[in-house]
Amino acid sequence: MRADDLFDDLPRTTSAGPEPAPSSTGRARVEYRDLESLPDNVLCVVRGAGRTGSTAPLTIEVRMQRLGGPDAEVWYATGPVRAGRDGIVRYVHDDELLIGVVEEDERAYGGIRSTAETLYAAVRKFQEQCGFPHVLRMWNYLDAINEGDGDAERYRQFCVGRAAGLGRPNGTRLPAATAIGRQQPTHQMQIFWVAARVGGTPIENPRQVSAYHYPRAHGPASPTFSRAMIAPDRTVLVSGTASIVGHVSQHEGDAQAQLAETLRNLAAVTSHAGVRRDAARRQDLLKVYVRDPTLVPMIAERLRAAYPDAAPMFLAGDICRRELLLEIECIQL
Ligand code: 3EB
Repeated sequence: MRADDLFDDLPRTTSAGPEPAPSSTGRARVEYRDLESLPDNVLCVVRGAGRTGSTAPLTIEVRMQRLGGPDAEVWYATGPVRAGRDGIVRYVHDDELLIGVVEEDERAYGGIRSTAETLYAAVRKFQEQCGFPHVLRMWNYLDAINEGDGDAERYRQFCVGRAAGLGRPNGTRLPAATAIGRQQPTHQMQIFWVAARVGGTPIENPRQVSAYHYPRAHGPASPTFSRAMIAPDRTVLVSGTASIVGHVSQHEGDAQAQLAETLRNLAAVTSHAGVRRDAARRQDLLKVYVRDPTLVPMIAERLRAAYPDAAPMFLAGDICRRELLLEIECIQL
């Protein structure tokens, strides 16, 4: 079945619901920061290539080159932490959030499609019994994302396997997500996610066709993610966002115009989320994936103007459509 049919019941657009109770601690659960002198309430560290030594209960090595900005994404615990392993899933949790990761060698699972299917089935099975049933946000990192032509392209085959492994019990909300290609071979498919005891609110982008409704031209199975997720504590977790309007890539070959379009998309999805913030407290965490490292200075300069208080993190990575030169994910605190 086409993913279009499978997701027919999902709304085209959604917006923020009523204000929930303020977070228990009143502090941000996540920061992009350097790894020196971390406090002792760290839940999980997600870091780029080349950093070693970590005392976090869970450390996720993303194996993409860092091109500037803070070293790592650091999630903090709000109470006692437990870490464990269940089959191929490593995880850590406190009372509110669970972060899980699977990272497996594709060669042991018979190729990209079946690796995605097996890993997603393992994630789903784990999620059904872990006590944190609501997946808010997922990251998918794989090698050579644009290799292969047409429907054989590895990203499209990844989407086929992901859709098959994930299944979709009625009423499930799709998480926000990122899918990026590494530029050095590792043979590893790495999937990590943040899940909560309480569900969030998925948000779509009024400028874009929902990814789960993309037409057949983009592949045999639609990508299974929402454009953003409002977490229970009102943090807005924005998916990887690129220069796509409707379902069509814009400004092929023009990085500056792709950046401008991407910023319009980020503004559209965050304003559609409708989470009100005290202007003085508002903070955006930006993570930029770039195909070509020489683009970093141009992007950094433009982001300083658009987000004067942000310190963007830059990683070298390939975007899931070969004409796209950059992608930005965002967390609005
Ligand atoms: C897009 O908007 C760009 O397959 O999980 C962004 C975020 C993209 C997540 C995914 C893909 C994914 O279609 C690509």
